[in-house]
Amino acid sequence: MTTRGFSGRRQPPELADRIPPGQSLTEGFPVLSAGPTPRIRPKDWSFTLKIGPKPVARWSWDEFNALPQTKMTRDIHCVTTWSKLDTRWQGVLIDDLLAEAGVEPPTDFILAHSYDGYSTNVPVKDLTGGKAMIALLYDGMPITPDHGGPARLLVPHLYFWKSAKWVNSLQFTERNEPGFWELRGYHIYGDPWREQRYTDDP
Ligand SMILES: Nc1nc2c(c(=O)[nH]1)N[C@H]1C(S)=C(S)[C@@H](COP(=O)(O)O)O[C@H]1N2
Ligand SMILES: [Mo]
Repeated sequence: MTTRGFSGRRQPPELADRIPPGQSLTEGFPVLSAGPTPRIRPKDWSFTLKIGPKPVARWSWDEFNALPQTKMTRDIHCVTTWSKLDTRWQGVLIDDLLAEAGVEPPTDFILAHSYDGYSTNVPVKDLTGGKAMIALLYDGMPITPDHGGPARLLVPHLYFWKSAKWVNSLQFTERNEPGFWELRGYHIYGDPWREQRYTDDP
């Protein structure tokens, strides 16, 4: 008899099914940032889509907010072991962003970049098909600066470090280039259901 999974069994079964191995529920919304929170005024904000080094589309804050927006309610899972259920977001699906830019994915990988110098890599197939968005609202309100406002990437089915806060660019890359945490010992893909926390996890 081991105690592993014990806290999971204290949850009602229908909730336990939604909590990946090694995770526990939180009711709060912890803030996890590698550095200080950047403050970006709407007039200074822009978002760029790049293919390698080449910018192929750019939106100002007003232009970006005029793009079609979608609502998403999803469970999120941080590698520091908290999970939060039914978080509510609204923003621009990556599908809609690519369609607006008239871009067919030219490579299989994307590196997301942020105003704080952060980056994280995600396969294109994990961003398209309604799976991910550039979120502008959390719980019906503008995302607070600590949680990544004005805009953050949301890739809820991967560990939450993939959801880059203060995002300002998506860059198609030829190879699956590791980002900030992926270069510092975290898993290249980060599936919470396979517990892909660290580089050497299968
Ligand atoms: N730009 C940027 N995005 C980031 C981070 C960061 O330090 N900088 N931290 C990541 C990590 S490790 C996690 S768990 C989540 C935390 O998001 P939250 O602070 O909204 O909970 O943001 C991710 N996105
Ligand atoms: Mo994290």
